[in-house]
Amino acid sequence: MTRDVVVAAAQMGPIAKADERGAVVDRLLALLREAAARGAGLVVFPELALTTFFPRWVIDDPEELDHYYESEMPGPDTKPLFDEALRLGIGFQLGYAELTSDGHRYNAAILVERDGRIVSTYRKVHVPGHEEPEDWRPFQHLERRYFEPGPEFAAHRAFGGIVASALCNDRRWPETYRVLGLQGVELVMIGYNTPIHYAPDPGQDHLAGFHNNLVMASGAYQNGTWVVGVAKGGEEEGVPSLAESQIIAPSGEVVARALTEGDEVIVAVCDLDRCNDYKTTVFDFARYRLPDRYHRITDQIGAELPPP
Ligand code: CDV
Repeated sequence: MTRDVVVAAAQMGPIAKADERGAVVDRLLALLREAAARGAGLVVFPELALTTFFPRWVIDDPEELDHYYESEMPGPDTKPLFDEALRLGIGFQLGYAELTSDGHRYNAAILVERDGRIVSTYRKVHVPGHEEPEDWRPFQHLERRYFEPGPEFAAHRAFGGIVASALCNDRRWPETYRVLGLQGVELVMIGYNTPIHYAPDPGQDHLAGFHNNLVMASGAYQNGTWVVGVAKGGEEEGVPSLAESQIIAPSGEVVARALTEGDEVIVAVCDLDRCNDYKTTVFDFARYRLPDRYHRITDQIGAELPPP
């Protein structure tokens, strides 16, 4: 038996600071149409797919800052994307900056079913970077100034299986996949913006691609789930960012991978039943997990070293 979902990763190249929302949505529409033409039932767009990655700047003017956020979804600029997806019968995940009606700001991703139903709005849990400007950096990473952490990792029944969203830095944390794995997740969709230069330790720069695959492939394998990682890559406002979007099977193998750093659609047939190869054997959680041995995972945050 198979439970096939044809999934497209719609990688994007850079979005300039000056680019209008309408022009960006036109690019999303082109990617959406290509994904649909290639048989996809679900297309995953990157993190913050409507704007440039604005946390690289200190923005003190509230009006200028608010310009980067969506206060409704769909809003006037994004409605054409929702309409076209419904017409084509294709679902999608879209990353964007969310400003809620009660003033909260999240790095968010909305997931929309093929019939136009909103499945979920995920709010990024692991918010990286810093709160205050750090002048020694060649560019800022002020996500912690502009976003608060979201409340949870939740899996949902949609697209004929159990699916979930995560965003960028979440993919580096085993907790992300395990909390979703404990909800039986079969497909984790992750948009990202990853500058290749990591200012706190530039020695990691040449490993950006290796680490990207390492964390998503291990998350897939250790939880018996498909993982789709989708970049906004290329050089955006002078900052080279990792592309290398990929679709990873529950075995940890990459089944599709982007070849460029620009707008590009990759597609894979994801049989959700393949998840059971791992979920019912080596990673049969109900049989083999020993959570009473793992209490430190939720009882403490930082490391507590053994006594000297
Ligand atoms: N957008 C991100 O979350 N970026 C982080 C960087 C700052 C390390 C990432 O994990 O790719």
